Amino acid sequence: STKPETNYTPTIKPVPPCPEVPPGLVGRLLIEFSSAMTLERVQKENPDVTNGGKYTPPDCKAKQKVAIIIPYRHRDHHLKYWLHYLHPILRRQKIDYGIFIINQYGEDTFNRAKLLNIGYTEVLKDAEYDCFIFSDVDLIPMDDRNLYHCYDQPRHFAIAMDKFGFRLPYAGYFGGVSGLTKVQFLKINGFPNEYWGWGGEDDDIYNRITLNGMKVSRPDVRIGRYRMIKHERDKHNEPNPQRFNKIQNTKASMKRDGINSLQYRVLEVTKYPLFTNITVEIGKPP
Ligand code: BGN
Repeated sequence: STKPETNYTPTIKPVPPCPEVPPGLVGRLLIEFSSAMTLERVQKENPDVTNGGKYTPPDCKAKQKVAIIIPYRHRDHHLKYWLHYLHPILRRQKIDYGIFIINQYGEDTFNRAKLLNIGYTEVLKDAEYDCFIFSDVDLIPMDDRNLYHCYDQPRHFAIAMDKFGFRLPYAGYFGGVSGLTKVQFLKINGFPNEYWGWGGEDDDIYNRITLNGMKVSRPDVRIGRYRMIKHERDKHNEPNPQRFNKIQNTKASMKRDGINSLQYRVLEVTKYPLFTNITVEIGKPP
């Protein structure tokens, strides 16, 4: 029969859960940093990203709400490429996400892990995030099958970086890009606040994870590939000479130094079209 369908009551389509394996992934990606990049271009290419750098898949309900937290100072060149590559990848991955730049104010010594703790605390004032992905601004995944959500165990994403010959530099490496759920993050008292300058804070986080009976989860080495945007060593982020000692003492220090001892001041929160910028004052080494 060809009875015409007439339905005058508006229907609300139920949104199905997002599939475990998103159907629109493309796999290996070509990543390069030679073409010019502007925020205007990235904005045009990503019209569905809403103010502050938020995105929710329109056609399915994601299991987790993911906050992507980027420790930052003076790297706008890198940020443009990061946004250019990551927004489309995250969209194909059907991630419900927000992008948060945690910008260290002033020129005192950089403190990556403290900025990450601040990111965790601040994004929870914005919305009920379930999963926190901590990413350096110069690391771009080369394969969109490396899914940016959280796992049963703390996740290490950046396992095969170009600068390390696409392998782990050592078995306990946890640097670059990592992700923890709220429960996993609180179990280790967050990250250390006392690593000023370059190095060791990621090893301390790795120690916290294993000392608390968890195991690091990783993607396949063919999928967890990354390109790092080449750069000179940053000013005011010299290698920390105390790092060798400090990573020997995680077991004792993690109880007092972490999310339970975090102190900082927020100076400014600005929502840009492609990300939220949070500028913070974090103090300086004692
Ligand atoms: C390690 C650093 C890490 C860094 C990796 C890769 C230290 C602690 C003393 C051994 N750890 O050696 O922080 O992510 O290299 O560059 O320096």
